[in-house]
Amino acid sequence: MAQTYNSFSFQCQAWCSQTKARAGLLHSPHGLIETPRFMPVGTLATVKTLTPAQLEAAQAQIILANTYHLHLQPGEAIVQQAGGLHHFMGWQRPILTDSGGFQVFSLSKLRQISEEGVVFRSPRDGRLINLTPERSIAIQNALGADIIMAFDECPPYPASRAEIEASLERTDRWLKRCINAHTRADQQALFGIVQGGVYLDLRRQAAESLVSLDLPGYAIGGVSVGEPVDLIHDIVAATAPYLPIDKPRYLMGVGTYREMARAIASGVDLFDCVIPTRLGRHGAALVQGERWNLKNARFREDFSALDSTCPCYCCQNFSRAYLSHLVRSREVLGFMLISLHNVTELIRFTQSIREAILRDTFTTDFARWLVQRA
Ligand code: PRF
Ligand code: ZN
Repeated sequence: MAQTYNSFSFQCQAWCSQTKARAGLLHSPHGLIETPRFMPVGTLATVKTLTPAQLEAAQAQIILANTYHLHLQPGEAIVQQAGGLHHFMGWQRPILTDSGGFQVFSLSKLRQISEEGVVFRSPRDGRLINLTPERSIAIQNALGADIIMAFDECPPYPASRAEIEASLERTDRWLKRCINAHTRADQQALFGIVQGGVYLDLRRQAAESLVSLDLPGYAIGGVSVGEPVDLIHDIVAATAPYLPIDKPRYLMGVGTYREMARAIASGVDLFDCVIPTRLGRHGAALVQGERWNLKNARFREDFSALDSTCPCYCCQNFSRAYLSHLVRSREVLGFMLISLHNVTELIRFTQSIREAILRDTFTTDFARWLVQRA
């Protein structure tokens, strides 16, 4: 049965008869999340260029924010004074914060990893910052998201088996420190993160060790870090079966059509990725499974909607020609409208997979996405 962490619970509603895909309901203190679902990324307490009202219209039910970035700017004390992240940013639906470990590893050059944690130089003002499992959880407790993430080490690709083994042991010790430091377990669900690089037996061991701690949810981390894309699916397929079926599963940093569809077939429920907003800020749109650069000459005199099947404000009101003009003129509105469309598109993609799972037509409706790239 679904386990409740006060206002946090997860129920599976339907199972695909041909794959491990499931449709679920995740209840959190700030509301319901229907899964499978794409989560837009709002690193600095803003999904770049989009207002909370636009995110609601895009059917976003949960967004991400980042411990690393918010600690550097404006600092968790200010967010706490505002009454927490939801009040600070004017978004009253669920929020998930990432722990900061991954961002330190990928974004800051001068960093030193030890058993204690990570020391790095602030890219803003050069001061030394010490991020430990305890500090990450204290910051996340102060920010007040509905779901918070364990402070983990995400090793680079490639890494040797010995390196991954040592890193996994440290991540496991860090997780226990996270659990001990977490003071708001009644209001914030702490998810563990499965690491293990490309070593499938280590992935299994890591998953089993996490599961023994009976956490409210589990993430698969350390993928989409430069490995060949098919390895993502081998890793997900080898990890998900060792995670409990009655807890939500989150594949971190993955948000392309095919990778989401295939991970859903392995039993993943949640995704996040900067792709839709990053592409939007470069004038590139996600349209029915393709990426279109609106600067392309073919759009200059194309007066049709970006995607005539899309309910978003961009597609309902503007033409490809107008978007092309805005992007060529570097007008902010163009980047905003395309970001809005892209976020709507990926949420709609996962929502339509969800509906197909509920009807049990997932493998036929999404057959195109369930095979390897040609
Ligand atoms: N760990 C954390 N955040 C992440 C990742 C991870 O491994 C990834 C991996 N793609 C994205 N975001 N904490
Ligand atoms: Zn649209």
